[in-house]
Amino acid sequence: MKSITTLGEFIIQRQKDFPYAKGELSRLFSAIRLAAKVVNSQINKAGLVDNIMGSMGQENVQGEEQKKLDVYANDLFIKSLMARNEVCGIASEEEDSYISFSDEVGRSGKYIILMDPLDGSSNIDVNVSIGTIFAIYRRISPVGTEATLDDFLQPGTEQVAAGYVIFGSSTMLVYSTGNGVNGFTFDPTVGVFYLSHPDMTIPDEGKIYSINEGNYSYFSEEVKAYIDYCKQPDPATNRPYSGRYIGSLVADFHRNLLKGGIYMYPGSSKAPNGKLRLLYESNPLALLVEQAGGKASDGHQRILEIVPTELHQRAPLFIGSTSMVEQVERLLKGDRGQTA
Ligand code: AHM
Ligand code: MG
Repeated sequence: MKSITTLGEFIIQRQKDFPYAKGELSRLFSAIRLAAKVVNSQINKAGLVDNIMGSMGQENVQGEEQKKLDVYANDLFIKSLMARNEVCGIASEEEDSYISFSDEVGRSGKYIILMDPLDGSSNIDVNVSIGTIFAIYRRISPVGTEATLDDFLQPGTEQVAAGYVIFGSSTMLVYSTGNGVNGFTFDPTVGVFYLSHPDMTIPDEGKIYSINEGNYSYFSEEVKAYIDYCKQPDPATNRPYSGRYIGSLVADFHRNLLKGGIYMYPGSSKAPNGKLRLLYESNPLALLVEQAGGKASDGHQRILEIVPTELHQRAPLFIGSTSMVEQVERLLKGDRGQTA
């Protein structure tokens, strides 16, 4: 009989990868797992519970309307993480500034978390997949003091762990601590995540390109050239690729991770740095894709090496199968020879 591993068992088995961490990371993951289960149960009720649906009339720091479930997920993840006493600070897409814990227990936490508690939440009302994205770093400020902005402005290369939860046709938690990528599927009947996708790898070549092509006129000539390349027939390179765009980053990323493909949110004349936030959207997914054998770039530079200067900083994102990301990088350098 095939052996079955739960997320809880897996976390304990992998604790030995972090001899310095003495179970701290495991406790953090337990908090994320618990919050994911509770958020999952609320999302599944979204179509039923009228007072969970709709907006609260508030806007977040990016000037976007927040949905009630964003607020709910944000509060729940923060409370759940605080209760484990391992984090000294949290930054979230839904919070204008970072939160640092001033009490003695909070100040003694060694980790900080950056997260997007519910990405793609405009999709909730139409029953489309959404996700939670998180990144975990060791603090750089001294333990025992309050977390500072510098703790949050570390390049993605410093992540000790990152992952996402996808609330889709099934709910999955996918994460990496820098030793490969593993995916766990939630069984709602027993409330347990099971290891369903061990050692995930992304195919080097894919057949899918994902971009909001409605913005075509606003893209640079080089980005347009890559989109045209994706559509140009060439059986040797699987072209034309299939265009697939859910408009929910975690869902688009997850599909391309499994099947091979490229997700793009380039800069444009309307938004020079695109839309996605470096610290809690692009960096965690960049760690995962690299651990799975893929690549993440802003078009010119490795996403993980960008040194952030702001909490809610945006950056263009090209992420997915290595050969596809390398091709778009070549075109962005103006190398049109590859389009022939
Ligand atoms: P959000 O953080 O406000 O939910 O925005 C991020 C989302 C991503 O999930 C998705 O890939 C992208 O925005 C879609 O943007 P657009 O509608 O401009 O294509
Ligand atoms: Mg988001």
